[in-house]
Amino acid sequence: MSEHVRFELEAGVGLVTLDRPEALNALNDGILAGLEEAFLALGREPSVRAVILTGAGKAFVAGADIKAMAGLSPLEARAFAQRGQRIFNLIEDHPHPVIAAVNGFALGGGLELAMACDIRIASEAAKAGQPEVNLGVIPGFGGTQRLARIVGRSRAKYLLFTGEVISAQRGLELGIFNEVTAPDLLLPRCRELAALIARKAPLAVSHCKHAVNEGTDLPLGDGLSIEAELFAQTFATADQKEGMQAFIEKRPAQFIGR
Ligand code: CO8
Repeated sequence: MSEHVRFELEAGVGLVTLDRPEALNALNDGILAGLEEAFLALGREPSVRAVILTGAGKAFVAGADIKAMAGLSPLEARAFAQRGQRIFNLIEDHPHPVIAAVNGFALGGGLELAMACDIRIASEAAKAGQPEVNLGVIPGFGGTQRLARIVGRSRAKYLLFTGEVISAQRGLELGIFNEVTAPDLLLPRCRELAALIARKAPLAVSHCKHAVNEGTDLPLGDGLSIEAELFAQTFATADQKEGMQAFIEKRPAQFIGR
């Protein structure tokens, strides 16, 4: 595990903390490797129901490491972008919901990382943006694609062309953030949300994620086919029987994840 990424697992909720505060958690090789390792490990752990990703110190992530990127050749830059994209895809495709607890700066690769998560809760102290044009480059870890899918093409182009750094409140208005909390309530709120999701039928939650991720980039008919298939699969689970029986018996359901 990278010295700059910590992770813990408690009551089915994984907490991954990027811990390179002296460089505002800028993404270098070590952090990327640690992120990959943490999410692979959590993906193998059967008790996981949800994951929270956050940053130590005053930043979530202030971007890819500019000092490490400065001397890259075009070939090396492509490889770096592809590596980051592969790791962010792993987070997006993680079987369980991933909540970004955006505690501070989420700039460049930092916003791209948050956008690879399923839900983004921001502290009032958070600032977000894609400032790559100030550096003579463009986003390389999915920013042009995921931002446009989240806020729409026109708003995404505005943020990409200007490099504007926006407040948490503006991010909420644009739909980048699901909620904004007081800084000291950020982790408690994310834990509360993760615990709420953890009480639901795990396979159903996973299938919802899968259906949205796979289906929304396809024509509606293809997305609906994916939904019908996953819906059918839930009827082969013990949790479907338990969930519906519990409703009929007017008692809380006890889900087992099968
Ligand atoms: N990379 C490397 N080091 C960084 C970064 C970064 N992205 N951000 C901050 N740091 C370092 C600073 O250099 C400084 O280190 P030192 O103390 O050694 O000088 C330390 O972190 C603290 O930062 P500041 O002193 O600047 O802190 P401030 O509070 O004054 O400012 C800011 C905070 C506004 C966030 C400022 O640090 C900043 O503007 N950072 C850069 C933000 C940025 O432009 N991010 C986008 C980077 S590009 C990118 O992410 C592209 C992703 C895809 C690339 C893939 C293709 C190859």
